[in-house]
Amino acid sequence: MTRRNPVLVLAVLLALGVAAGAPAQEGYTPSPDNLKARAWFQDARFGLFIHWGVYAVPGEGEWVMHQKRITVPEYERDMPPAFNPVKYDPAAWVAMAKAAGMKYITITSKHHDGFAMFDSKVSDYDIVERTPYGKDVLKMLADACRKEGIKLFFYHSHLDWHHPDYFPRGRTGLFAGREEKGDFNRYLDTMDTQLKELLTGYGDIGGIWFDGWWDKPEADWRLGRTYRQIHELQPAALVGNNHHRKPFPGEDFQMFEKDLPGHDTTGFNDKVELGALPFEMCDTINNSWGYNKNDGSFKSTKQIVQLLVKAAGYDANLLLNVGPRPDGTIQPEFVKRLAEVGEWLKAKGETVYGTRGGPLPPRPWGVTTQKGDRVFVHVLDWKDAVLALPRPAKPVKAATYFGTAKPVRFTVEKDAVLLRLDPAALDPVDTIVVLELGR
Ligand code: FHN
Repeated sequence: MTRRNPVLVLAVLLALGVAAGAPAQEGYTPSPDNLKARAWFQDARFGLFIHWGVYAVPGEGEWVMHQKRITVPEYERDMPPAFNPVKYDPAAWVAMAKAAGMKYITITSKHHDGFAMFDSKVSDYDIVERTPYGKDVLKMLADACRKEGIKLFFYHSHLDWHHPDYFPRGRTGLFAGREEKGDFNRYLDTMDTQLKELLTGYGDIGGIWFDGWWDKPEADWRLGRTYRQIHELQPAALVGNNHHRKPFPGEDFQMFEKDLPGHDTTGFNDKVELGALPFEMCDTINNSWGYNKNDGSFKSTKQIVQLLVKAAGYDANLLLNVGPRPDGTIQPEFVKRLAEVGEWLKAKGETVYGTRGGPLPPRPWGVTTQKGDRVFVHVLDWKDAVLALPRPAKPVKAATYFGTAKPVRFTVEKDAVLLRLDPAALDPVDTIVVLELGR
């Protein structure tokens, strides 16, 4: 065995650690409840993302403070006092998510603007103290979710454009007019206390969805301490972090923003490496997260269904976003599409829920999902009569069109299975062929 220079080894390990974002919660062992929650999460496959904050008032997206160079005093003066969602009906939001076939909701407890959408005791910069509405919308949503068996996750921003102690500044929020000083550890204490409030005052929480780490990748975010607190307070709560890297120790799922796992069409995911945790991709229905009155670029229902199916084929959940309006309503374009996706899932959900990514690699024609020995071949874009698949490891015993007894003619070659698709049976959204595998 060759002897290694210990200094060199340490340097390499440290370099790897920095590249992986360590230190986080080193040595973390998920509890049995956490492992159970991870399996539930993977089975669930579809969730509703909600970006809602006082930034909904101007209706120009959640980055308006940064983009329009609004200072802290101006933002405080103009946004919270105008936020009065008198039409907010959490039961209706939950009913909408349920009818869409979604199993969980992830809502912003605090976005980058630093405004808490819950009754925080450690700060008065929150919905109860600063808005005419004066009610804890997250508490109301948590109650409605519990009644309907929908799990609730909180999106919480590490990054904060408002807090005076978020210092040194990162790459964004540089026009907020704050003094050039602050105690970052004090900021992190406040954030941890807010997280404690969320984990102790809102019942069982599905998990915490962090974002904004990327604002200062070089900073010591004390992630270990933060993650440990979450796992101690609620062992089943799943921790995820949208840092666009390989998961750090202490995380329970890996997320991908606006991209399927392993892809980078957005530039966010150029440093991502795939880990071994459950996957979730998030995306928008138009092109905005927070309410944007000028964004009419809505995806079609077909695009959304195909996105959900593709995500499942990549073994990932889809967390699909809406940005509610400042009066508490969700715009009809979103509501309509979600209802239509729900109709599709009612008929075909069996090929998505409770599945894992199938045995065949995703391809431009479509993807496969799998449940035991049943493989669902989702043909999303194929015009020809014959589709050649790589031959699965187990023999194919039968092939039928999903939901029917109608057989799909197929032949098995040495290295391929050829499906002969009936043009009359092709579905423009998703032609699903069920392969029964045997021994
Ligand atoms: O900056 C945020 C953005 O506002 C939004 O919350 C998305 C959701 O994935 N994440 C960030 C960008 O990475």
